[in-house]
Formats: sequence, C-alpha cells, structure tokens
Amino acid sequence: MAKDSLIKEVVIPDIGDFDSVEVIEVLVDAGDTIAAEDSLISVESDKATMEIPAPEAGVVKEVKVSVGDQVSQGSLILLLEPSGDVPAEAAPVTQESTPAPVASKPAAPAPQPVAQPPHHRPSPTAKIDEVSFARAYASPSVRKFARELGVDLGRVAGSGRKGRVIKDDVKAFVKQALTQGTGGGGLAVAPMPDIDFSQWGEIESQKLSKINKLTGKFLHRNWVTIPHVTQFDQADITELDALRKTMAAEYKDKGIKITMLAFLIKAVVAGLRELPRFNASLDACGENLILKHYFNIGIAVDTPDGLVVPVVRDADSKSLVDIAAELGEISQKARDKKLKPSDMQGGCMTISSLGGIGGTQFTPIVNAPEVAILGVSRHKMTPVWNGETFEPRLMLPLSLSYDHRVVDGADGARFTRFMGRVLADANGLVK
Ligand code: CAO
Repeated sequence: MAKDSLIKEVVIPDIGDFDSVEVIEVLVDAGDTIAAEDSLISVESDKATMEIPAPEAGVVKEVKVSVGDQVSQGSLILLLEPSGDVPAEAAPVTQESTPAPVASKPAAPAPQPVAQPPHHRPSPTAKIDEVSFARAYASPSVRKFARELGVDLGRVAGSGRKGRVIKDDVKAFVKQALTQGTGGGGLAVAPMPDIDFSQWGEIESQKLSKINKLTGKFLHRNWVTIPHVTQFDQADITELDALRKTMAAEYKDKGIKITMLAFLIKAVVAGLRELPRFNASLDACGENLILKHYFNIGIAVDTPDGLVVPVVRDADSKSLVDIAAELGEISQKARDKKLKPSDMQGGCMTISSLGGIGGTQFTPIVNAPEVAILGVSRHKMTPVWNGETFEPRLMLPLSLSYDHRVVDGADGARFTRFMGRVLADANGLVK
C-alpha cells in the first residue's frame, strides 16, 4: 500500500454541548512523533478549556488548525501517519483520508476540562500549594508537565490568552529557579513573614483584584529579572504645548481630545526608528535579539481595578489626530473593563504618563518582553539659560527605564536626547 494511504485525518471528537469552540493552543507541529492520548490542541468555550487527545500514536504530517480558528465536532485537526501502535482503548477519531474505509470506531477519549478539583494528595516536591495549583489557569497537559517538574503552578505567571499558563511559562519558571539556585549567586530571598497586624491596631483586609494580582506577578518578575537603568532627562515642549492647545481647540467640537500623550506616541515611534535596539525583545533562551519592524505603543492606564496597558497598533502609519482619537477610545474602554486580551498584546514599548497627576520623576518598570518604558512626569515652566539670559521654557521630565542587557547607557541617553529634539520640533509629529 502507498504510504499516503496510511495517512489518517484526526478530527474533533464529540465535545459535548459545545457547537463551536475556539482553538487557543496548538500543541504539536508537523513532524512531531506523538503517543496515543498526547494532547494535540486546546480549545476553549466560554465555559471551559479542553484538550483534544491523540487517538493513536504516529507522526504528525500536517496541522490543519491555527490558534483562533473556530472548530466543532468533525473539524479536521491534523493528518497523522499512524505508527500502528494503537492501544486497545484508544479512539480513532481519525478517518482514513484515502478511500479505504475506517475499520471500526470505538468511543473517542474524552477531552479533559481544565478546571479540576484541588488534589490534596502530598505534593511531589512538598512545595506545591495544592489549592493555588488547582486554581491556576492551565490546561491538563501543562498541569501534568508542571507536576513532573515539581513546579507550583500557582506561582507561575501566565503569558497565554487571558493569563493562561502555557508550557513555555513553566519552562521559563524552572529556568529562572535554576539560575537563581546555582553558584550561590541566587537571590536567596527570605520568605515574607506572616504577620498579624491587628496586634497593633484596627485593620481590614481587602481582596486584590484580578488585575492587581496579575500585574503584581509580572511586575515582580520584571523587576527581579531585568537589570534596569533609568535615564532622566527633560524636553522643551514650549512650542509643542502651544501647538497642542491650538489643535485641541480646533478638534474639540469633533469630540477629539488632542493630548500630550498623542505627541509622545509619535515621538517614541521616531525614537524606535532612530535606535532600533529599543524596538526589540530578547528571545526566551536569551541567545537572540528579535528586532521588530512594526510600531505598537503600549499606554499604561490607571483604572479603579488596577493598571492595564492597551496598545496603539501601527502608530507609525497613523496621524497624530487619529492617535488622539484612538487614545480617547482605548482609555475609556480600559476604564469600562472592555479591553480584550488582544488589545493589550504585541506592544513594542510602553509610555507611562503620570503628568496629569504630578510628580517630578519616577522609575517605571520595563514591561517585558519589551526592553524600555518611557515615564513622563508633570511639565513645569522653568528658567532656562540660553547663553545670555534666562528664558521661561515649559520643560517635560522624562524617565526612560531600559533593560541594560539590550540597551547600553550611551543609547539610553541618546534616546532621551532624541526625544528632546523631536518634541521640541512638534510640527514634525503632526502628520
Ligand atoms: N504635565 C502637566 N500636565 C499634564 C501632563 C504633563 N506631562 N500630561 C497631561 N497633563 C494634564 C492635561 O493637560 C490634562 O489637563 P486638563 O484636564 O486641564 O486638560 C490632564 O493632565 C489630564 O490629561 P489627559 O486627559 O491628557 O490625560 P493623559 O494623557 O495625561 O493621561 C492616561 C491619560 C490614560 C495615561 C492617564 O489617565 C493615566 O491613566 N495615567 C496613569 C498611568 C499610570 O498609572 N502609570 C503608572 C504605571 S507604573 O509604571
């Protein structure tokens, strides 16, 4: 028989009540050798996440679905060349792709929902908090993987959709733990003592919001793993502010608020073009720098539930007015809790503006995997020496934090100096 005739189509089995579910993770690639019951893809409905297991062992010839696809019972997942190693209980949710009929169709292995009750059996490492492990948002295969490595899933920050913990997060966690634990160079941080504060006075306990907890995890990771440097500078925005006010009056009736932030976004795009190492990310193994040729700028937005960072996409191809209009929409969406995960992904560099509130300078934390973040404080009319006399100039404080593994100090200073030049020539930022 020709080899092709052995290729089988693996399709979505009966997944219960769900008509159409979204593929949120593809766990295999063409060429992978898989065992029966290995997870192939994760799908998610609004109620549950499930993994679709392999009906039999073999080699994946071609994957037919991508993340974001909607699938239902019978949808083609992949083409499999079976190794012939079919366990008795395994289910051929495969169909012969060539005319040969399917011999038999035992019941499909049931997809496993992710939400599992807490296991209170002794943990393999004695360090796993079973309750937080059970609560962690992760698929069964990631749970199994974490168990095998003795990783407490509750402590792993998820980088998947909706903060889901994926296999790479577990690997990164282990890598970090190993780095910290070797050669005596680890952080060896003493655990925070569990203190009863009520012994000193009246207290109340407030639950942290979901955003608080998630942001806290990421900020902590970024703070301890990224060697930060913050470069302080000032930009003369006297002319920019005059132009902004003129434009603000012009666009007021159109319902568009021309803010300083819109100018800053355009200036950051110019900075990323001038110094491309700022528009980069280190890859997970730390061996390569991924340089990006797109310009998506994140904006830190303060909401009652905590900090979120929506992204203005392709800011290089939008006018200042378009960006100002979009900023109005996204900050409103953020405060109305209507941002989708995709609205907050794919950023190249973030701007955190506290100018509307006050302060002179601060040290923002890099929003990894980005390598720099621009903090902006309140502008101030300042006497500036022009060589002959003091002139009143409106000065904007800039605080640029960057990942020193990627950006050198000289480039840090070049970036803020460049920002100073482009912000001083605001007309160039309007188009
Ligand atoms: N200096 C002085 N005044 C400033 C200013 C600056 N740098 N930036 C803005 N302002 C003024 C504006 O002129 C405006 O005044 P009026 O109401 O009189 O017009 C006011 O502050 C509000 O500014 P805005 O509407 O332009 O809003 P914004 O662009 O400053 O900020 C947003 C928008 C979403 C960034 C902000 O609301 C926010 O959430 N900031 C907090 C971000 C944060 O928490 N960062 C910390 C992250 S930790 O790294």
